[in-house]
Amino acid sequence: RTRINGPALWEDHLLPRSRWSHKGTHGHLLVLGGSRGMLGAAALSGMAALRTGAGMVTLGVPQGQEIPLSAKVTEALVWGWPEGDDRCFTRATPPDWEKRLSGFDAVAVGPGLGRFDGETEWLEDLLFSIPCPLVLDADALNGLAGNPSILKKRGKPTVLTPHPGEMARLTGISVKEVESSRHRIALELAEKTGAAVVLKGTYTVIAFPDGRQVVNTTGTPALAKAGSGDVLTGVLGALLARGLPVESAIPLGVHLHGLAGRLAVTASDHSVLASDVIEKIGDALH
Ligand code: NPW
Ligand code: AMP
Ligand code: MG
Repeated sequence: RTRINGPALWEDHLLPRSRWSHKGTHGHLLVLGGSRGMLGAAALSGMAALRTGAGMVTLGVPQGQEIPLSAKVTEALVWGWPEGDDRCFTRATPPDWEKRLSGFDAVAVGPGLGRFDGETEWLEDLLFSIPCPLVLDADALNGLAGNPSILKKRGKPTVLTPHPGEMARLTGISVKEVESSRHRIALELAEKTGAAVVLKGTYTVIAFPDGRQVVNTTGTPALAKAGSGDVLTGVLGALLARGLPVESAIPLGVHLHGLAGRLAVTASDHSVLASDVIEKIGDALH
């Protein structure tokens, strides 16, 4: 087990933007989520990704959510997905989805995705249609809880970002058991799925399928608030879209997220919002 060496990762990967670059150079992230009542989760992920340097972000939300989302997040593109129950996802996919998916450099699925009939089959279709690195968070993890080992067949970089409650659902054990053996549980899931596993918490544990583990120490209890995990998903998705390898992107992203959380504590750690953390990503990258 090692601790994240943030500054070393920085030097290797966070190079200044080239004078000759354009938005297409810096990666295009797709975030799928933002169902009724949880549109904010998709917005937070998208804004965090743009602050982390992604050149473009598209937010894929149920059709009924397109207009309120566009009003809220000016800088992101919005892609309406078939709507089931009022402003929620359904088993269906858009007619041109497989072709459009090939245009993204990374995809994140889950923030505010919600649960719906046929969700597991919908997710399984996506897993094998997405040709680039994929982050699975929140409800996407819940949708895979019955059969996480299917991920092993994906053959492309995959990242899972469970909090202890989601890890308990994924593995079929209690939150107490997860918390008492965090390193072992994270590593077992990484080996079982072939994915990088980010078990979130005060000291987030990152486990890779080859057995390596990294522990993050930059967090703060200011992050113990709704929306923090959605921000992390955007940060990780952006670094992957920018082309960083998973082994670097994930420790660096977790480190930056914790640092941005700390920098957001200007007065009381009680009062920090997830959007304040997004505002500090630039300072964390500096
Ligand atoms: P408890 O409460 O401690 O007994 P869920 P969620 C347990 C979206 N969001 N950290 C906990 O047990 C997300 O993206 C939208 C956290 C409880 O039983 C998802 O799509 C927002 N939980 C969706 O909401 C902002 C822990 O896990 C359960 C834990 C649901 O996500 C908020 C909670 O997990 C949110 O991000 C720990 N250390 N230990 C928006 N603004 O749109 C135990 N638990 O049920 O998956 O709920 O994380 O809120
Ligand atoms: P989520 O539960 O999905 O919103 O994710 C919460 C995020 O905030 C994760 O990145 C956690 O590691 C982080 N977090 C929550 N509470 C703490 C804490 N007490 N100390 C450090 N990080 C925290
Ligand atoms: Mg979450």
